[in-house]
Amino acid sequence: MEKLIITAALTGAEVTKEHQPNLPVTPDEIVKEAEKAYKAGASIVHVHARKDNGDPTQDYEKYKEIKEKVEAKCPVIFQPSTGGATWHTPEQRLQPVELKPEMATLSTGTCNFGDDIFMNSQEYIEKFATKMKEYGVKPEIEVFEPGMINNAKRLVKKELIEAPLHFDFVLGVPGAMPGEPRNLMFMAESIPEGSTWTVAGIGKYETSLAAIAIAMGGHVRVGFEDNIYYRKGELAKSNAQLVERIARIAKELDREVATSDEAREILNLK
Ligand code: KMH
Ligand code: ZN
Repeated sequence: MEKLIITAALTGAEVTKEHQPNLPVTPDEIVKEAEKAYKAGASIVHVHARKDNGDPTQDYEKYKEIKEKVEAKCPVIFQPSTGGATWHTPEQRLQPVELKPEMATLSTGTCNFGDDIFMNSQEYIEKFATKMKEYGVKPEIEVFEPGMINNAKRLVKKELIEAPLHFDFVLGVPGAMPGEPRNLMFMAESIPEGSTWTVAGIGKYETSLAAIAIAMGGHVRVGFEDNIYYRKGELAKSNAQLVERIARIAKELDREVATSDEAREILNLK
């Protein structure tokens, strides 16, 4: 099996310090958390920016500050969100792509997201993919439902994204596909041959789906965006603590953890 890519989803758009006191919110907190997660074995950091008051923002300048500071600290792959929060406009969401990061997320469909709707029309999916192609940004294709895989295939036909594709199966968002093992199997079987994939199990699904993915040859995303607990009723101390656990499970299952440069090779980053 190829080495394991661990992504740390550090902050997200939904969790607050009231939920998780250790949530990194300011650029300096995010950078510190990114470096710790990198040292624990993360080769990618998935980043959402926040305003000074903690509200999610897709502001170009905030992402620029975080990207530059992270890159000054460590060679981790910087992957900004283009999902933002459900209430951000598509134009707001696209701003971090202007920084020409190595990767960025690309959600390929609409779904319920808790009490909200995460809206991604075909028109905007294509706009996002076109911009990423123009700027040489590798999309991590975020799929919350099986139909989103078909939408990604549609983008390949339109030559807006190219193989080998890289997917993130986000399973367990309330209102979207639950994080049952059979759903992960189905998703992994449904993507084009030669694609790579990672899994982001939300909440209670995080660790069990990660262990299954490690055994299947997939990759893993953990972090406060997806899950704030170390175990039931016990908040995690840091994103790094969640990454460390994945690195330990991988070791037990004889799967080596990829460095950032190895992850770049696995993902065909230019
Ligand atoms: N916050 C969600 C509405 C992404 O980062 O690309 C969308 C999201 C996906 O988090
Ligand atoms: Zn995200």
